[in-house]
Amino acid sequence: MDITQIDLQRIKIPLKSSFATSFGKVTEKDIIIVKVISGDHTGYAESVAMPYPIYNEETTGTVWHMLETFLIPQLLEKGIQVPEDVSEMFSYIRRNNMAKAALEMAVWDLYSKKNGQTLSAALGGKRKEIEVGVSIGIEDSIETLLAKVEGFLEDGYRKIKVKIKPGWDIKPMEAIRKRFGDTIPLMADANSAYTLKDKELLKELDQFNLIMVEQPLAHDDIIDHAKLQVEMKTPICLDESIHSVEDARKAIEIEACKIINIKVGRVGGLTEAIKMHDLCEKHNIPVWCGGMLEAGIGRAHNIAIASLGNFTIPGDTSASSRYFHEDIILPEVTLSKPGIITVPDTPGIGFDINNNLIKKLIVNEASFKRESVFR
Ligand code: OSB
Ligand code: MG
Repeated sequence: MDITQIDLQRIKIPLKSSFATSFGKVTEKDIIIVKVISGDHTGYAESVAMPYPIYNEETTGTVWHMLETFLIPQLLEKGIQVPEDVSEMFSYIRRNNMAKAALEMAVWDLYSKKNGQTLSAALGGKRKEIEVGVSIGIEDSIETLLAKVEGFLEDGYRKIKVKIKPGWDIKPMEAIRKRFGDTIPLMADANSAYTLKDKELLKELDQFNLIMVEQPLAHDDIIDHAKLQVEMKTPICLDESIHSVEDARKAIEIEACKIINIKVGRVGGLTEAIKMHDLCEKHNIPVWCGGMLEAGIGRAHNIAIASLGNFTIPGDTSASSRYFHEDIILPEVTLSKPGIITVPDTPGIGFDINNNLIKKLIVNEASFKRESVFR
């Protein structure tokens, strides 16, 4: 693909309001934008790691380190023919999936732009529109939570996901069902806040007719999830525990879940995400696209992967305005109809880059050229 230059821009972009989960709170997103350049074309991606190692072991800082020390020099030196070569090239490096994904996703954008096709089409996407939902953090009070749910239902979001943790689980679900009825599409995400000792409490969630409960148990577990699933009516969805298509195979084999959340960053890139999508489809496991509070470039990638056939459950990719006053892409991601995002029909990710905004947000940047590697 003749990649001659790769640039990194680290930006900090404030969130409209802080986002709290069972593992902590974030008030701004710390992002590395990766630009992969070949001839007249530039592919873009953004790193989805959190600023602290609280969701997984990676941070924005470790992603920067991996990119500049190992991933970028090797890619520039060895070169690649197709995007799939990137995940193959880095398969010997343990984990650091979000760092690998940031580079691989930029290569996919570049590849599809060079071929004049949309990223969605390059990935094998079929859908022209995707159904989307919204994720709501742990709020200060039930009233604040209900007000947020009401607003998002008015926007037409097709799935309302509410973060839970011990002491904030049954009450918020009860309050939402009481106010908005039994039919609104509702789910809970525990981000690993419980253990099997909480089994009786978790089984109480069954009364709320949830679409699923996401990652109730440890971030590195599938065994206990399988034990919990046989006792719970509510489908379990795994997020944190699944890093690869092999992890997904094992979880499906032991019936640790009935649904899988695919986050491209968590699984190391779009190539692995497609494999996981295909495996799940074969086993009748529906998937949906999770979110990591991405800015626009990450949102654009999520829209593309969510256009694949087995993404049958609305994902977490909300409009840019859900989190940001102004986004780093033009136009911003908006709902084209209530709860629907239209898949762009121009090459690559299908959005322009808002360089004026990025310039104001930059905290660090670096440029790597092929010549300097060979010299
Ligand atoms: O578990 O899905 C999660 C955000 C940060 C880390 C983990 C998670 C989340 C979200 C937000 O739920 C989803 C989004 O709106 O991007
Ligand atoms: Mg989750």
